[in-house]
Amino acid sequence: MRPSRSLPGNDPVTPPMFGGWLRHLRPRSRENVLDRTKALAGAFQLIGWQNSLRAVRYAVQRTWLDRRLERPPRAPSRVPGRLTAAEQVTGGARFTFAPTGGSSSGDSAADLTLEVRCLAAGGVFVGWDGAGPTPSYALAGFEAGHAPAPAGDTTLAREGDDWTVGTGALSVTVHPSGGLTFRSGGDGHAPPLRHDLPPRWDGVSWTHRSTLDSDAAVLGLGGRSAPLDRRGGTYRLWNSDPGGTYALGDDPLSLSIPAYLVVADAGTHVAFHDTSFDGTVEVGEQVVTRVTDGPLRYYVFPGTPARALDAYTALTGRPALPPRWALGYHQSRWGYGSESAVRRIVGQFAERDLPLSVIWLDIDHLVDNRPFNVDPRRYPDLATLTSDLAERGIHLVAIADPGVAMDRRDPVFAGGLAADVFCRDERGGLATGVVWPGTTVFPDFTASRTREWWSRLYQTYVSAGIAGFWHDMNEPSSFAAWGDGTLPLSTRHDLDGRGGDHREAHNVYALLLNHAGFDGVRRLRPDRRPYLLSRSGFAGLQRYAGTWSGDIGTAWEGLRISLSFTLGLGCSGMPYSGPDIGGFDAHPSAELYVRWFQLASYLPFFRVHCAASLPHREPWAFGPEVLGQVRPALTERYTLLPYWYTLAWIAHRTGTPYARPMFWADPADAALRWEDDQFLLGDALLVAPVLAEGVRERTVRLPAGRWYDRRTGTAHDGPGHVTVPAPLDSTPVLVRAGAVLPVERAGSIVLEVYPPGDDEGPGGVLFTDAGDGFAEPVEERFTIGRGDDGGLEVRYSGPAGSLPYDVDWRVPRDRG
Ligand code: NBV
Repeated sequence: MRPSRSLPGNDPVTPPMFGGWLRHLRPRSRENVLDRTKALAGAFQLIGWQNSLRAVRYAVQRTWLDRRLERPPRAPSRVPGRLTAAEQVTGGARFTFAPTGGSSSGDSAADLTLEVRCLAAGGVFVGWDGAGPTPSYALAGFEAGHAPAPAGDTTLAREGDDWTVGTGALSVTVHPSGGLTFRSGGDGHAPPLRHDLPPRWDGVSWTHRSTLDSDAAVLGLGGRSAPLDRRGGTYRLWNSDPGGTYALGDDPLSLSIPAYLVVADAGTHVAFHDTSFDGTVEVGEQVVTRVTDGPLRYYVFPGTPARALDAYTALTGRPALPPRWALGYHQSRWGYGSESAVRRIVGQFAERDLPLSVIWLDIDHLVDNRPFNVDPRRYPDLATLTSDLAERGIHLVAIADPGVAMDRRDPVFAGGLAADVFCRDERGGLATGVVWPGTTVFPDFTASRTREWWSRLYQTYVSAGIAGFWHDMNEPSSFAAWGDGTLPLSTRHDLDGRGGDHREAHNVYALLLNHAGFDGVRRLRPDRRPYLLSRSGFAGLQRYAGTWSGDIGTAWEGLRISLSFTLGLGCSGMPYSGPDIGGFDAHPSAELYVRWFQLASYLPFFRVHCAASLPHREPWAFGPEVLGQVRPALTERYTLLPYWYTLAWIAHRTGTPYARPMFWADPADAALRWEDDQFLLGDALLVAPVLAEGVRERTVRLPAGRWYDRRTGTAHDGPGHVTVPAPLDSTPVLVRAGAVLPVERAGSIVLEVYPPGDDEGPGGVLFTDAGDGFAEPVEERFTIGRGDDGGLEVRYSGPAGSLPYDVDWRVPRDRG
């Protein structure tokens, strides 16, 4: 049964009291005038009085432009009427519906068409009213404009008034009303997986409804400040800058992805509405998707969660493989301020014998926050800095926002103007906004010439040894005192020659920025993998970049959100993400810091970051006791690095996230479906973080089978609950019986082995390579079996003739 929520859902979308970038003026208590005044003062202080005035002027201008926006004359509402024709096409079938209540004869303009196409890579495409799969920026290889390959063996059969299109693996029954039933299995008789109601066009928007069983959980939709199960909320599809902080229920945030995973007794599937236009997804008794101005086209991928995400990422692109160092610990803050400060921090890590892989440079490393303009006074010799850090195995990542200062003395602006790459308004002038550098212009990444121009800007950084790039404020964000903090809807975009406006381009703006960045860095450094982190994006962002929580609010609630945020992204095809440890906008208590640090050490992106002007929060900043509490998490992260890296390869090949919701262990076990405060890391580990203040032990729900406490070796048998200790210096982690866990100790790989219980367990797998570059990895697999003497032994399959690693039986073999 569906439990009562542990995190409340968000309200239906309502316009925020303070919109745009200044949303963060919203005080926590809306009644308190003092709070509001303080927040207002804080906002002015943060962006400066000049930018505050510009933000007011910009809001006036944008409101005026959006009001004048021309919309095509309101087309009449449409719903499918009687089904009048069905014909087979490659990979599927096309259906024609008469206008409602009428006949089709002589009235073809009002006919509604439906196309159903089964895909070779699995799943099915559904397009209404002439919508085909292309053009779409979400599709991998969109430049070539190819539609996804159709399945070869599709059939179309009629039974009564119903038509069924299918392959051996799945079928879609089209009912005479325009409703659709999806089934796994090709003959149209398997139990239904999903029912879609006839869609409706109201002249501006499509409304599409899909029924949900009462036992279904719905996950995904991108980066959301919402419970893991999205039921009970309405989520807007419009990338929006959170403006410095956000709390539970604030929606939308920077990264909307119109893809969701449904897990129900009837089976699981991923659904993906491929539209970049504004819309909402309301998840209640039904999933109601509304798309304004855009086409109605979507995909359904049935199968286990892993199989459905495999098919989804075959379509939208496999997640980029991060270099191995990117799975280590990252230290960041807005405002390290200078090369000497960075050196000092690095020295402090070394003095305390703390591992560190990456330091991040925020906008304070730039002249007046201007992208690609490194401040020579504070960073006089970036190349020497990066090479000194490289000797210690530390990498530098630099930020690049898309807002370019509108100033002819700025080389980026001058070059971009000459190459004609900036977005224009509806009259042909430059479209301007307000970001950190002041009045800014925005490259139009929907033009291939802009992407080409932008891709070359990374050159100076790459030659100075900068290892990765951080794309922020790319919703795109503009400071607006009220209303929508982005470009006016009438802003013109190239859309690769098709032409259009911001209504279509907004949600793919960041996706295409990252496309440019990825191609540029790849070309400039062909032997290494680009490492990009982007705040905003769209379906397909995983091809180029990872993401993070953005400005998550410092609170215990924020800690909980950061888990559902990361797991939800993994179910939307974005496996690499993590939170700002401690929250972005305020200084956490020592205990909150410790617990956040511990959680993030088990999430793919492991970084401490915070706003400028806040106190430092390096691992020692809270004193020796706290350092002693976070050190084990840091050590464990590096011990598990071979396992993490293997998970990265698996995500890259199949789209399966590193961190997985509990139902991954058994999607049919409804008891696991709503477990949102513990998760699985790969096949071997169950992580049960502490997410509340004062907690020193916690209960863990165990899926079926035996589980060992990783610290103590105590065996627990599931299914059921156990209570485990959770002192301040540790995170409860359980290991599945029968797991072979590759870890790193003193520079060597060792296999930790956990004897099997009643079933043989997952064994283990290890992918190794140089840690960067594009060579294929060495793949090694391990299973546990009984030797001739009846004792347990580890069996090996891989290129070495016999097991090349030391084995550490973590639990005495006789207890298996
Ligand atoms: O570049 C400054 C910050 C950055 O530190 C943060 O991580 C981003 O999410 N950035 C937002 C812009 C300012 C936010 C108030």
